[in-house]
Amino acid sequence: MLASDLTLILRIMNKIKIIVSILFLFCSNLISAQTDTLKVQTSAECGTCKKKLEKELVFEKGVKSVNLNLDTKVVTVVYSVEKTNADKIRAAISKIGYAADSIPADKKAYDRLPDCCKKDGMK
Ligand SMILES: [Cu+2]
Repeated sequence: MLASDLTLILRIMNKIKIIVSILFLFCSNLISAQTDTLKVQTSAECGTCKKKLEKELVFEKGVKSVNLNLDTKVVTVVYSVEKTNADKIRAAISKIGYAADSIPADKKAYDRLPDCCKKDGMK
């Protein structure tokens, strides 16, 4: 009698363990998947700028996707809120050689850009 009660309790506990670990996995996935979208006005000029900016910014920590609209020169960045933030992304854009909102382009990076891309990055 006692032994079968014990087995029953152990079985229930095992089920609880499984449910708790599934819940834990589910929640931690939700947290790590938290993203935000940032739009930054840049000084990009041409298709070379678009390629360069998109290619380099996507390797920045926490950046999930990058898309530059050449008509508006606005870059749309999807990023993990846990790993980075808007200021870090603007700083990264500056280091690639382009102005990002109120932040001017990094001088050294700007000087290395192809001539066609040097227009108003240092404003
Ligand atoms: Cu360019």
